[in-house]
Amino acid sequence: EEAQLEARFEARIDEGGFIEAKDWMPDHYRKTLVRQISQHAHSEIVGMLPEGNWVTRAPTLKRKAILLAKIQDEGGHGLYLYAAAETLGTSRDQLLDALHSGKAKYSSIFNYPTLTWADIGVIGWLVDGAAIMNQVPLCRCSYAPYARAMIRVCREESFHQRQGYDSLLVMMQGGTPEQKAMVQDAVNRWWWPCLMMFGPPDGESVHSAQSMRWGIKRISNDELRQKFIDATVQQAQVLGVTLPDPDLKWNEERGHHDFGAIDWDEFWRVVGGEGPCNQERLGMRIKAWDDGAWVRDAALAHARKQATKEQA
Ligand code: FAQ
Repeated sequence: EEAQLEARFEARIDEGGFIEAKDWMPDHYRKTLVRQISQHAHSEIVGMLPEGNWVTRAPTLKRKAILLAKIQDEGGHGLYLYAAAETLGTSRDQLLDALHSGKAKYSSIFNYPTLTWADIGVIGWLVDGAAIMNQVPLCRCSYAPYARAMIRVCREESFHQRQGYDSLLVMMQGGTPEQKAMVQDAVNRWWWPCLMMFGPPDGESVHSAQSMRWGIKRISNDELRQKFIDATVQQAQVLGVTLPDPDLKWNEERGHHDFGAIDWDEFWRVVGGEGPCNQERLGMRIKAWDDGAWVRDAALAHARKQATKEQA
């Protein structure tokens, strides 16, 4: 019986089909998806924090409204993704518990500080740019509830990326020398951490082979990183900033840009909890959760009262 179900699952995967929440699936497939989708959800809600620091300091009303909308979108992405993870049988409380206790991961990128207003533009341009590169192939993920969530998320991320690039363009084209220097400084600090967002090199990526086999991941970590670099070089030229890598140059033979060595020791330190802002980010998440306890309690009490009334 089990072998038959597994054969049907494998056949569906092989023909590029989709798996729905109620379909039979191997335990390891389910676990892999809960891990990836919940890490993704955690990244969205932790990613709200570095930007939140700038809501009260945005330079104009227009920029403030845009930033607020972007941060709200990210909260929404977190919700779609938690809902997608819940279809696999793990409750939201369990998922959040894993985040708050430090068991679950979230993207390394959100453990870096946002020091100036230019950082907000660079997060839109480079961090959202990297996120889109990684997430567009996830719209074809074999697990359908995740794939469907990713379609909407990607549309909103495109808007986020454009707004970031636009705000940098304003500073680079009409700004003072100080503003231009501020943009270049932000690019210098964010470039390498953005390249790390795609995960370890393929040779060290423990989950890649199985996830590719199952159609969860469609394109490898290294291939996505290369596509991101190739796409970004031209955008940097138009903007008028230099990407901080002396080894970055077009390789005619490969048809791609060569680039310098990534500091993987730094990556693993940040993933392991020792980045510049890991403690601050997790601390803020736990505080927000604790501060919201009265809202959850009140909503629950209200729901119980309504249910009792209906019975009476
Ligand atoms: N940070 O074997 P692999 C956003 C971990 S975009 C931290 O290659 P996998 C939007 C990995 O979990 C950012 N940990 O793993 C936004 C594993 O550890 P584990 C979120 C990382 O899963 C923009 C170990 O290393 N996007 O939030 C990282 O096959 C602006 C071995 O790695 C997603 O999550 C990292 N960078 O591939 C919001 C996309 N990389 O789990 C606000 C969905 C790897 O065994 C503002 N996720 N690790 O303990 C994915 O596509 C994949 O999970 C990868 C990693 C590609 C991230």
